Amino acid sequence: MAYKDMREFLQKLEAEGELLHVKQQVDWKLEMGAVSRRLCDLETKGINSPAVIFDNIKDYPGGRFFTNSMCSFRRYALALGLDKDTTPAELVHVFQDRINNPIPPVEVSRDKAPCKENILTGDDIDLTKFPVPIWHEFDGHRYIGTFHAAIMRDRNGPWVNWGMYRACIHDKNTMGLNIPAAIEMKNGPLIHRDYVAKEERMPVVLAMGDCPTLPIVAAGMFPVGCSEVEMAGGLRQAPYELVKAETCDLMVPANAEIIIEGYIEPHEVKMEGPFGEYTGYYGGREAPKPVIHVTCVTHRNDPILIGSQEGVPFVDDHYMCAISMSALARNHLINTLNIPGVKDVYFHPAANWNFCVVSMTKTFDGAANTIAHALWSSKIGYQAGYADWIIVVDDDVDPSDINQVLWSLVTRCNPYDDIHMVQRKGGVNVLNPNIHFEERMKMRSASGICIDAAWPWAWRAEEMRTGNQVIPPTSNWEDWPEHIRERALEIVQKELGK
Ligand SMILES: Cc1cc2nc3c(=O)[nH]c(=O)nc-3n(C[C@H](O)[C@H](O)[C@H](O)COP(=O)(O)O)c2cc1C
Ligand SMILES: [Mn+2]
Repeated sequence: MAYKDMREFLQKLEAEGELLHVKQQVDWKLEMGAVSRRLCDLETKGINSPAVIFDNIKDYPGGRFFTNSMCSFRRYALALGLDKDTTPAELVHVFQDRINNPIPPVEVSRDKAPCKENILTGDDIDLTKFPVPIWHEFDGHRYIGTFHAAIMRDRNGPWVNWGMYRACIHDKNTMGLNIPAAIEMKNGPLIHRDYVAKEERMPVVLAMGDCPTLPIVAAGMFPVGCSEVEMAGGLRQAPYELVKAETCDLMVPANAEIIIEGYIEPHEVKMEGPFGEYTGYYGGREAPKPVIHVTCVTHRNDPILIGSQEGVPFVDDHYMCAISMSALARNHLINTLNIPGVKDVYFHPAANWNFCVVSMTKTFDGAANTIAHALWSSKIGYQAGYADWIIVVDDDVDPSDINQVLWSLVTRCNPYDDIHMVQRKGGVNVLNPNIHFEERMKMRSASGICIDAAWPWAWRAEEMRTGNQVIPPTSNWEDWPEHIRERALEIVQKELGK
């Protein structure tokens, strides 16, 4: 059953032992960030660690802040209403199936929308009344938007985009929105650009704290024209509830904790940044970014602000986007391009989604290169510059198991023959520090590598003829006769009890 809102999700986390309430007083300056980081690090070390809600924040009596909501595949699975032991490979399949069955949102009236419990306009607007953290020591600002949806409508039509673009507080009623011109092909900047060209104000809404599918779709690499709210409906298997905004004609999530409405003047910018990023490095210097003038804040009673740690893997973002990117890439290869033989796709979360493994039954020579170029020309590749590293493995290898991938790499890839590098393949990740900052901004292009870690296709054809070209893997469990395996199971069970 779908979570009606973030509070139902919190209840579920609590029931599953996945939520920590910190009752000690914690400072919004760096301390909340450090506690969140510590919990991320425990999880990274293999020690299950929970999401956290800060109940006692310095300077904010009654204020609450929720983070690390998706900082494990367990909680990601729970967010989709699945069992928390669901494997990453299964999560990818479920995600793909569900987004292929989108569900349009429904409109609810204002009196049925909890996000309207408090409506603040004019002088009553004060963003500093929320317990907004300073996450990292050298962050330029307090960031109020780190796990939200920035909602904008295409100037030329009905398409409404939900994208996650970090938002900082400049003062009580203005914010900075990081929709940099350099990433012109992400959907947010693409939409914004049209308003600037026509010298028009762009309405924008920030929505935070709702059913956990909201951040998942807002950060998802959905194509131009895609309605993220319909994807969220598909993912939660129930329509999303929307309500009219107060000061613009956008629709906003009715069950959100906090809604911030405003507009961006076409040419106004203010210095924004830096910010500690998911790459594990600061994302460049401060730079001029668009400014949001807040026209209205609506929020639930006792609102809970949600945010996410960014930094060296693993943080919320790595788990969350590994699944959506893998599913979108798999969809692209199988359902859009119909490349025969593709089985599974996995973006390893430890590699900032820049290391993508594809398993396939090779049906033609050059299949690995075809896969690489197909991904480089999908939105994930050309827009955001993810997937510089493509590794193709055979269908007996699980791409989400890095040990199997490494084994395949050293036994089936002959480096000189099977590694193909492409200069200036297009699609640069402006945050990837492996290219010098100036170069990244100037060239807007990165290089790519395709590693063919599957047996050459020709060997398979040959094997069919001669039966002896490819050495099958040995000492796989399945390689023993069944009666011997049964006996071995018995022996181990008796000795170890498992
Ligand atoms: C916590 C978080 C913060 C993000 N901040 C930004 C940002 O400031 N600027 C940006 O271009 N992308 C940012 N992203 C990535 C975008 O949300 C992502 O590329 C998304 O696909 C954009 O959607 P759109 O192209 O539909 O607008 C962020 C992602 C996460 C998870
Ligand atoms: Mn989009």
